[in-house]
Amino acid sequence: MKREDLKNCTFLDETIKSLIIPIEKVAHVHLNNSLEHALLVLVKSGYTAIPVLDKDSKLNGVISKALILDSILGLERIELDRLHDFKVSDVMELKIATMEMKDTFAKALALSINNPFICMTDSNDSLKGILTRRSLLVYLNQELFQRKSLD
Ligand code: 4BW
Repeated sequence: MKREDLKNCTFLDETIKSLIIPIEKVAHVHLNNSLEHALLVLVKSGYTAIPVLDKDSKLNGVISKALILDSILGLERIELDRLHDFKVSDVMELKIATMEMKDTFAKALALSINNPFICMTDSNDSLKGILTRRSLLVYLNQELFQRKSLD
């Protein structure tokens, strides 16, 4: 694609509101949940990593199967008993990719290079939903396909 073609990609400047999976459909856990509970939610939902919220629905981190397994890894075996010893807040990842509803598709695309999902928050840090790499790619594919068929 040439540089002048990129200028015509107006969708890059559009907001990403319509692509968001709303909070009601996002699997998540709370800060004080045990690691056992978090592992159950992760396994049952089938996701690798999910957001962590506090009691006011504010985004605090992300918990993953890998982080949980790492935290219960002993020298020679996986120590399952330790699932009760830790809370989600003890092992969650604090570095999270976040955006607000008003942000553009171009920003989301750039963030999705290193993040399978982006957390959509409001000005109070409350989680409103997530934007997945899949939904961005589906949208990008549609836009590019439409452009090609119009040429
Ligand atoms: O249960 C699933 N249903 C469907 N339709 N697809 C799934 C499912 N589980 C995984 N997938 C597919 C998706 O294409 O595998 C990709 C990687 O999943 P992940 O990361 O490693 O669990 C999925 O890609 P994606 O839709 O772009 O999602 C990227 C990441 O966003 C997921 C997961 O960490 C998170 N995620 C997606 N939907 C979520 C969610 N977290 C909580 N709740 C949701 N509803």
